Amino acid sequence: ELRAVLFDVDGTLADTEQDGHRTAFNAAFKAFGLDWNWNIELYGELLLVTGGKERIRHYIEKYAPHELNKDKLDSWIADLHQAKTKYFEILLEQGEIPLRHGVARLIHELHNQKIKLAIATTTTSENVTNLLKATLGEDSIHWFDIIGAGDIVPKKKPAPDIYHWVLDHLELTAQQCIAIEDSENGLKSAASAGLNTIITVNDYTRSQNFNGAAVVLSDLGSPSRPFDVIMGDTFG
Ligand code: XBP
Ligand code: MG
Repeated sequence: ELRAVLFDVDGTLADTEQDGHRTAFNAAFKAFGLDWNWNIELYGELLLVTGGKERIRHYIEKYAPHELNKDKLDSWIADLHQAKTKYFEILLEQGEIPLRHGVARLIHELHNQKIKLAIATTTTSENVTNLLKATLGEDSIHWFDIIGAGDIVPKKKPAPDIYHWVLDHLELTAQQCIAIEDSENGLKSAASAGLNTIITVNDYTRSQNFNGAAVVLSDLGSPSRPFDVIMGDTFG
């Protein structure tokens, strides 16, 4: 019997990347006097590295290696990333980042059916609470039993660690849960933790490899109603 649905955040709940995280990274770079600009194409490549701090480090290694000599590089990256989180929060508060089609309805349906909700994401925890607050309202944070985010586990997706962490804290087995993801890295993470996974694709992930997914949907709205998929034969 299905007990919980574990949601990814970026790309799944909302299209946060292109006009959200990317914009916030660029604003932080400017504030730090850097001439870096992550355009849409470059960002698509950088997205393969999950985690904002990890992404910045990867960019430095590949495109700005002279910065590697910087004193206290780790804490400089952490500060730069914290500035980015602030800019991302402003974008959310301005209502710039809506939930994807079908997401609000699905969350309400699951909540009404007393199916537990949880989050398993690579993004920073503040981003999750700020997104939920800005889109579903202050109370919605409490609809989620467990929010697993960011640096809570040392190895980010595609490692299964975040899903193991969430399952442990839910005190449920993978067989009692379903994951919803948008990316190949996300699918790898969820599947390695033994979870059946629904994929909802977006522009950045459409052409990725989703072998092993339970189903691949264009979004979580009609006509493919994920709630029916979740409650139906596949998982019933
Ligand atoms: C999301 C990420 C995150 C976001 C940015 O991946 O990789 O790094 O791009 O968030 P997933 P932070 O959807 O697979 O969890 O800057 O807060 O890391
Ligand atoms: Mg994602």
